[in-house]
Amino acid sequence: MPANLPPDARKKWAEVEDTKNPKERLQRMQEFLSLVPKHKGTAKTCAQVKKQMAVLRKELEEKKRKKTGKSGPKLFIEKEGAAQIALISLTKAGKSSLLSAVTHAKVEVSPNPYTTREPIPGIMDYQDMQLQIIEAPALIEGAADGRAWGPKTLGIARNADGLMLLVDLSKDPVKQMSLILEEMSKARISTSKPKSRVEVERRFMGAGLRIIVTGKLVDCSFRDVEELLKSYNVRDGVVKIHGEATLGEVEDAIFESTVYKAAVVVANKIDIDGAEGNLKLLKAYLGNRLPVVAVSSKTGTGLKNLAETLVKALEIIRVYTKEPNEREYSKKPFVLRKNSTIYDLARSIHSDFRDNFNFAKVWSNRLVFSPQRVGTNFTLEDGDVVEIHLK
Ligand SMILES: Nc1nc2c(ncn2[C@@H]2O[C@H](COP(=O)(O)OP(=O)(O)OP(=O)(O)O)[C@@H](O)[C@H]2O)c(=O)[nH]1
Ligand SMILES: [Mg+2]
Repeated sequence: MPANLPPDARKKWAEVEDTKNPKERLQRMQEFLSLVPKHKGTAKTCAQVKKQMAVLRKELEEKKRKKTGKSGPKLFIEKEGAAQIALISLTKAGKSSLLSAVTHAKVEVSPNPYTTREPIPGIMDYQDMQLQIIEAPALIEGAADGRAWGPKTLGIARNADGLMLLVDLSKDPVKQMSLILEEMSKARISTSKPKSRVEVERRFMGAGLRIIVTGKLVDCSFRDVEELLKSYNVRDGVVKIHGEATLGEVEDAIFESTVYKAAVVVANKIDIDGAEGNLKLLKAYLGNRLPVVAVSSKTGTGLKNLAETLVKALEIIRVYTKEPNEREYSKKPFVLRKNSTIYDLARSIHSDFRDNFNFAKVWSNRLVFSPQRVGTNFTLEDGDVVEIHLK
């Protein structure tokens, strides 16, 4: 067992899972921490739980503030389109300029620092998809330690599906880039692709537990995963394991630790003298860690490549649905993550679909014959056409 938690600590965590009430959760998490022996093996788990506690405290504070009538700022923006992308940079790098160049959003561009104080959404079209771009208030040093609106900006990044990390090529690009990556990493937002991805999605009581392994379990069996989840009282939900995962990584996912976000570095102001040199420095610093797109929000240079690079980094696929007995399939695709299954598709269409699912037919060039009749575990690919049949 990775964290080596004693049985009473596990039992306490099960009690945490048992309640949705933030006050009670907070109390039980505190008790949980007191039951966890402090050593290197448990440090990560403790840090993760403390982080969750901080979020709960903030939530409670916010509620209190609402009750007293003082309205707080909006923390998140409702997702729209195929993916939500957070636009992150230090101040004056050109977030608002980029947003207004690629979407219809109304923004204020200014040579003064910290002009944008609230998250601003816009929609960028790409082929038959729409990407929602959100300008976050400028990232500042110390954001992850709670400085000023730092937590808000990092919260937007954590909640998004992907990131555009914007760097101003008229200034030292490496300094900006390392500061951004440092704050991200402190906030447990990783931009380097992990070997595995474990998603734990909790559902209402009585829904049952479903474990889907599309990858490989490295040091444990399916049974072990099931036992682990049950020992933490995760009894209702869907747990998906992609790539090569260890039992420790599954455990981490229960504590909602580090999140991975696909990211693209946008090197802005390429029109300025000396920008090319800075671009080279930036690329040398990053190596092949992240894709870099050089643009000018002012002249429009490079903006065409942006959406394509983003979509590639996001690893999303488009699936087109068809009504039984109809010839034409939908013009508007469902956008899913790479390696999604028929089950995921059915779920994103409607919860009823999932419960009444009978079988599906799939049309695709990669199949030896189309349509092929498939079940819920069939893995979809970009461009697949699917017809779902209900019971
Ligand atoms: N030359 C050049 N100037 C740019 C470019 N993009 C933005 N700027 C200028 O950079 C300054 C800051 O731009 P904004 O878009 O307001 O920057 P921001 O990141 O939104 O800034 P805050 O919201 O205040 O943190 C403005 O004076 C813009 O005109 C670009 O591609 N080239
Ligand atoms: Mg701005």
